[in-house]
Amino acid sequence: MKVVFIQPKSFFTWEAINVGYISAYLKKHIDVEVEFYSEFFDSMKTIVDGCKDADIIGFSVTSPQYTRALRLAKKVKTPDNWIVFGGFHPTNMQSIVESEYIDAIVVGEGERAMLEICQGNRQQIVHCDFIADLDTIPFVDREVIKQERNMDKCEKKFGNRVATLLMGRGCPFNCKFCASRSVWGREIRLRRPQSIVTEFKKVVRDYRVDFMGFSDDEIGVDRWHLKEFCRLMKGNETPWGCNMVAGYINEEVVRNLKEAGCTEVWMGVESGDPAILKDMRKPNNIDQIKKGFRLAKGLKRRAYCILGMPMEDYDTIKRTEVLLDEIKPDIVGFTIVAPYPGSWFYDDKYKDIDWTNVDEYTNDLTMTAFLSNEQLKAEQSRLTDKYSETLTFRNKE
Ligand code: B12
Ligand code: SF4
Repeated sequence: MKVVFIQPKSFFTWEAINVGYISAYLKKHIDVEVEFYSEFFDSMKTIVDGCKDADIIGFSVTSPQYTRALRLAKKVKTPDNWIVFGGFHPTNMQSIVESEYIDAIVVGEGERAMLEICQGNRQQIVHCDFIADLDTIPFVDREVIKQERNMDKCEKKFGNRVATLLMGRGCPFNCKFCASRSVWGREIRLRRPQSIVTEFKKVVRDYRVDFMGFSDDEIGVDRWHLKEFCRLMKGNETPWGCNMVAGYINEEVVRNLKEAGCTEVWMGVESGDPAILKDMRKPNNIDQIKKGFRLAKGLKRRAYCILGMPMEDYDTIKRTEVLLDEIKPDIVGFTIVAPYPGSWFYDDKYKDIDWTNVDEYTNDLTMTAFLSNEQLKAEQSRLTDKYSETLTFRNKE
């Protein structure tokens, strides 16, 4: 049996670890040939040719990738193959399965569901229980996803070789703008620390990595797990970074991170306005953010900020600036809330829109009770000018 996975293009690329996980899981359980194409690298002709003898074609789809995914599906659909859409968009917009070019969608975690499909499940909507023990999933199949291409591109563009890794899946929090829970639920499942360390070292060796970014939503929620991981990583010389909730940072955590080779922590500051933080259900208050940034000094501290919550006005944005001027992040990014399917801001009025250009950084949809979409964009632009020295690369584009 031949399975082809496709990564449709969106704003910028990253290695498709989702496909790498599913591929590794399939190969562990069945005899299967797996191929992968990415619209970031492969031409339409290469993709269409590569799909010709495929039995199953799986598309990995976030909302901004959906229109292109459908366009590709139209090109490769035949009566003999089975087209499967998986990822955040199909999970949250299940009605897409009615399209004549989509045979089935996978809701939520993909490994078990894709295995069932390869074993003959022909339901239109496939949804399996979570895999309780993540260590039963082999390491990401980086050969199939042609990781080397991503590394080369990154090296050419930024001068360093960055790869990503996952410690676990799921986040216990419930921030309104975030869609994570729709696929992963709110219970955290974590891999064994030793297994993460082994994969870390293997990826560094295989791909000459000089920075590892953890894609986990938030690490450090389970204190024991992070402590044990850091203990096993002591003496590691490859720098790495991860998302952390500011309120979970204390002196001991920072010491452990530094000893384990961590050089960056990325924290969701979001807003300097206490009422907005509360409204977005952020698991931090202003004091915790200030303390987290103060304690994490010596690590590169990135602050994610979000503009455009419903009660945002010029004063609340001013408060965000005041906070930033006090905590002095080393890197800062300003996104505008995007009403992605799976987040609290999604509304049925967006049912038929084209998500192609709905970027986390900017979109034409969001406005607040006091600020129009144009005013929000103007504020974003003012802030990116003001903090131009420390901006994330996406804000610079
Ligand atoms: C790290 C991250 C990034 C990284 C790297 C992403 C990557 N590895 O591809 C970067 C910074 C590059 C990024 C970019 C973007 N991201 Co992002 N990202 C994340 C984050 C935090 C983790 C993603 C991850 O690696 N998860 C681990 C892998 C294993 O999970 P997965 O991709 O979801 O795959 C599983 C299932 O979804 C499913 N599945 C996925 N594909 C397929 C395909 C088939 C055939 C099947 C059967 C199943 C299946 O099975 C997989 C394994 O179980 C998530 C939030 C989250 N907690 O998931 C947001 C998230 C996925 N991102 C999001 C978005 C919107 C984007 C961008 C479009 C943002 C932008 N405007 O640029 C881009 C586009 C990404 C792209 N690939 O084109 C949204 C998606 C919302 C939505 N409704 O679509 C999320 C949920 C964040 C949010 N705003 O809530 N992202
Ligand atoms: S934004 Fe971060 S803390 Fe909030 S729910 Fe999403 S992943 Fe969890």
